[in-house]
Amino acid sequence: MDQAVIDKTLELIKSQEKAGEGNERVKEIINRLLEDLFNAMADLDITSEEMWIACDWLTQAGKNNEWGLIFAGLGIEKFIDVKMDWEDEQAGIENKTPRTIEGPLYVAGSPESHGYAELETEVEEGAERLYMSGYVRDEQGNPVPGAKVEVWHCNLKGLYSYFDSTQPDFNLRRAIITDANGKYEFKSFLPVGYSCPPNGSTDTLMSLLGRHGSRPAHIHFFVTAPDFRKLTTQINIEGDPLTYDDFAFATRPELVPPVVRISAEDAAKEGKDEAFAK
Ligand code: MBD
Ligand code: FE
Repeated sequence: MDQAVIDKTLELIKSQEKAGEGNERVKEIINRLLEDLFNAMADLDITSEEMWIACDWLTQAGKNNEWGLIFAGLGIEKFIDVKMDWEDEQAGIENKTPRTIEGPLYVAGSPESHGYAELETEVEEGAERLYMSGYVRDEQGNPVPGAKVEVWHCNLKGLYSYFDSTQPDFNLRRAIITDANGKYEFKSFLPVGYSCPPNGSTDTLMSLLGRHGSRPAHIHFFVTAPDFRKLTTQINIEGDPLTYDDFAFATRPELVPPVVRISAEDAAKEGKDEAFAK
């Protein structure tokens, strides 16, 4: 198709923009996205019918509050991560714990505690108890005391508090401040994987792409400390069949730590609960 068609349309749109009014960054982004979109519409001969199907799907996705899921599923969030990794590589920055996506289900303001937290506000029946501990360290391997480790994960139904109104506020969401050795510890349970709402906008799109809309079991982390940049990451629960088939592309081999299973009797004998619940 003739480039003139695209140019003419873009020119019409820009002719209404008043210099010095509005927001320059928004103008730059929207005009560029429109140019790319018109090129795609031209190359792919997108019809009026297809355009209205898209409009209806976009409307429904918003009504369903699924845009965060769609950004994850289309790799839009992943793109930012890949780009940041590349920028770090260029700058010679070596990340000991790799970053991965935040996802759309974070909530700010989790209850804060020092050194140790229990993530369950409401006890999850039939869950496999999980104890996790770790250290926040700087580039030289020195401990970072006073770092804030925010942790969040879903319940055994694959649902996150706040987004699931049946759970208490901040259930499975905590902020732990590292101790003098840079250590944090928490007690929770092994979460399960997440699946997009069945027949929702994301699920429908994934099916049309010959894909699924599920994630392996995982736990999210933000690590922040004064004078350090923020780390956004996750761990995967080893052994989940979807570990390397995540619809949100978040899994990284370095983020699948070994899970050591011990019997309830041995845990009791070792005084796990007491050791953790300081
Ligand atoms: C999740 O739990 C999640 O972490 C992401 C990235 C997308 C959907 C659900
Ligand atoms: Fe998640």
